[in-house]
Amino acid sequence: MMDEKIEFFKENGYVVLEGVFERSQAETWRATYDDLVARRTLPGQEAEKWLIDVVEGEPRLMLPAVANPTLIAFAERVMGPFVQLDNLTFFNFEPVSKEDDTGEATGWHRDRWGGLPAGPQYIRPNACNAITYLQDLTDERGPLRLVPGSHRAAVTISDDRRHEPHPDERLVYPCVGDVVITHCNLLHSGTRNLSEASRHFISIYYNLSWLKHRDNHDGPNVQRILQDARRREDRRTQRLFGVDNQLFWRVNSGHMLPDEEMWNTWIENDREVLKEELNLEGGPSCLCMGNI
Ligand SMILES: O=C(O)CCC(=O)C(=O)O
Repeated sequence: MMDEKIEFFKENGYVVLEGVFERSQAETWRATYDDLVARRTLPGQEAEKWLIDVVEGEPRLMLPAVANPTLIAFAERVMGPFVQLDNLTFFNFEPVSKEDDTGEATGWHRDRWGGLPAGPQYIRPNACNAITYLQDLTDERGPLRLVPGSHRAAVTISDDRRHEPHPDERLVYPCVGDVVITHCNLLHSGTRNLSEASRHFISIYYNLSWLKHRDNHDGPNVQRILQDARRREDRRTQRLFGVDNQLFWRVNSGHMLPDEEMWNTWIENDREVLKEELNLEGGPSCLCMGNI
């Protein structure tokens, strides 16, 4: 099953993983959003609605999102065991009215660390976006728009058309708990929210562990997570927060075997040295190190 998902991702540049998170978990996240915004806004200042550094600010709440074993196992299959948290973004796309001249698409783009593809060959992503919506997406609430295959094709859109539907687009309607994983070179856009309700989304953005990361992993909470991961010899969690003690020999391994073959061996090595699983108390799938 997961092999099919990987093949679909390589071919199309995205995949939907169904039911990764419990609905109750998504509801807990949704219910805390306004409070998180309020707590980060100083008196007299405009509310900061794009929440970043949320794992540091709310480790119990957000560690189950970024360290979800299914997501990391998937990311390792397509990026190799080099998966780091670039950042987690939490945002609510407020409803707009049809009369607003904003255009149907919220803005076509490729993601951070991506680039315009040079040719049709699939290449390993520098980063993957794992997006989960905290309400089921509908036409009213605004589906995710994607141009399948645009991670392998130099499809471009001029600035004046970035808010228009694209002739080759596919609309995706994930349910609460589903996660859409996109290749950083995939062209995609949100859709304006014409419903009367909110459209919360969480983007868990993973990049290669030799790149810089946008979230700050130096704060006391993430450092505590790292300390615990070191004690348990949990390389995967250490890597997630910027510490990859296997990096230099793995990226200089001689490259005599197909990448994925090497990656599988290293993933297995990481599993062998692990002394104790990461405890994501209260989170989904928390008691096992996912493997797909
Ligand atoms: O609003 C959406 O559905 C898309 C979000 C998006 O484009 C992104 O996370 O890069």
